[in-house]
Amino acid sequence: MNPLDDPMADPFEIAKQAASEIAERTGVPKHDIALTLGSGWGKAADLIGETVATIPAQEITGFSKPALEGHVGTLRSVRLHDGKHALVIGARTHYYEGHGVRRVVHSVRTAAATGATVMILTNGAGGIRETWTPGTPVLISDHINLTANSPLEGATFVDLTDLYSSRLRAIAREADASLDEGVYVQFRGPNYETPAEVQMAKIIGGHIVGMSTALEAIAARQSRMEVLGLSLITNLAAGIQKTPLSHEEVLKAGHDAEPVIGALLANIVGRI
Ligand code: 8IG
Repeated sequence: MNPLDDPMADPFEIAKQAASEIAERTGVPKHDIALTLGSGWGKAADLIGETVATIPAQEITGFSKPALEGHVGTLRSVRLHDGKHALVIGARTHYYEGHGVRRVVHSVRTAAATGATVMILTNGAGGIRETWTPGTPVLISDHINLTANSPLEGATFVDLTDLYSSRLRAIAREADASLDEGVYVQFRGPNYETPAEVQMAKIIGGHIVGMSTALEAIAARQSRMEVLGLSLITNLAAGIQKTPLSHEEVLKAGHDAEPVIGALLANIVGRI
């Protein structure tokens, strides 16, 4: 049983426990920055620095086995070129897996407990703007959370103004001035949206549709981390793209874009 599933347990204590296991297993007492690598972003881990240790995530308290093919279930400690340490999270638990929000944000809380003050959240997502062809990276400027859930428990009021740090977005644009930005709309999934739902997302101010990042960003802010969000557009959202969406196509677009966006992310990390 996962200790996070005990409603009486304190998720922050479990994250602390996970962080101390990571410190022990990697020999790195403190990490400075953390990255969650979504579909298409995996290559970045090799480009940002030297991997010091790789741990199968399920061996760390609170983490579960990856649910999906194409998702890598590892935690890596990487020494950056400037001597700082990054925790690279290749093991994401999605809300649609149905294990509850605590498990979804455990990696983020663990990252904070390892000492990280910057959280870079990346994902593969659908694009609403027709100019975003598959393979286009987009900065997340804000989000709309349509999961009807939150990782915060009880009367915990957290300010989300500037959730996606304008300082970090400016740094990302120094790395690539052509980066567009947009509002990320998180749906529950795992089904892709109907065309009508995509139109709704557009009308309410969204530009990107996905299934992961908003809940994680909220938890990161609760833990006082600075958040940078990046989406790789792997497909145009349903109805914007005229042909049906296929998971294989989405994985292929991610795979094809990997070298370019990996280099971009490494460039951004080098400037933080
Ligand atoms: I990759 O079109 C990817 N993830 N909700 N919609 C949603 N999530 C996605 C999509 C998409 N593409």
